[in-house]
Amino acid sequence: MREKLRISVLGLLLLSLAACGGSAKKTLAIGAILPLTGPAASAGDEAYKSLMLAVEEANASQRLAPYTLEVVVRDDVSDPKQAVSSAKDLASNPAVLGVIAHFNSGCYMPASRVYHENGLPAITPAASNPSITQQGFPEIHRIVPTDQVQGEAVGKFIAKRGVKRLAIIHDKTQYGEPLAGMVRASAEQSGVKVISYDGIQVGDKDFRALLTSLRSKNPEAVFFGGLYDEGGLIVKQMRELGMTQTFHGPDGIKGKDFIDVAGAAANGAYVSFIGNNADALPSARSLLENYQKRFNKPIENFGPYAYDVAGVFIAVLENLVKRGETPTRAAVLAELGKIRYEGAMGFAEFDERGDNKNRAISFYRVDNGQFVFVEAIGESSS
Ligand code: ABU
Repeated sequence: MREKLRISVLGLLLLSLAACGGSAKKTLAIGAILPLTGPAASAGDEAYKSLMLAVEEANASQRLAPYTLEVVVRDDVSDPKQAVSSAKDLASNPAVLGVIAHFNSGCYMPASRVYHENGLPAITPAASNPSITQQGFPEIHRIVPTDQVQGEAVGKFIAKRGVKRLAIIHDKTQYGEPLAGMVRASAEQSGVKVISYDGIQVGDKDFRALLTSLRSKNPEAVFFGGLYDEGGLIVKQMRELGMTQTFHGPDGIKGKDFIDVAGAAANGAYVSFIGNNADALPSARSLLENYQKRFNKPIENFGPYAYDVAGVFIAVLENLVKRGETPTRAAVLAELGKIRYEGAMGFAEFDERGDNKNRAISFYRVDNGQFVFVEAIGESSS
């Protein structure tokens, strides 16, 4: 927390100097709108710290000389209204040339229109609802695979494990519900019978009534489409009710928050992640080591993708600066359409919708409170 504050204060100080004209140095700015407080604060904080590492490295190497890169940061609190208001705030700042935008699909979806209307290029390091990039907004990009890719992979993975009767629960959000629907379609196509399909409310704490009803239907596995807290409580309460079925969850529960809430009940859970297994990638090694050294904790989920999104923007700006072009939002957008970036998590190259052509899905199993890699499906590198 102290480290987060130190970075934030430094960022604000730099911005104040720039805004007041108190610095003679030439600066370029990108924005970052992430959940720094609220239910996804751990993931947002990791993403923010990681992207700041990329910016610090770029400034130290003077890749953008004569410019220094600055980050204008806002907290969307995982709240769509706050996301839109932060998006409008950054869009109205002409110095901001691109935005590292949102963890939650429910935030990126409404904010995407703001970026589109203001010609402001945006890339999410995490939000995975496929519809976001299907709106035809050229400004909107995503570095992680969509939940179409994840849902298909999870359905097949569950079938491959021999599950014949699956119960599905989702959190009724723009993330959990469509993802659950894609898992259902894929599982059914693979011969799994989906015996129930239920929605819960984000913020609820007691799922025993639903789980008791599911228990009587005798599923062999339960998939939950949603985030850390509800996922952790559901698997914990399943075990308290004597339910021994395997619990499956998506990228939205891959983090220490899930383990902290579930406790020992997390063990044995299968969890997917939209992207590569960072621990196995030589290209991610220095980031993982630097992050651990700097913040005294390991990277858990979307930090490497936030680092790579910052890296994409830095590479784009570097190309423009080296060609002697004025870095504008339009120039950044045009360059994003052409770039193939080799990052910590493999390559990034955007298709006509703004989705990354690199579409790996990784699977983990929780053993002794740790996410242990099981297998990966799909493209993982160039
Ligand atoms: N996919 C990561 C987090 C959740 C979301 O997309 O809303």
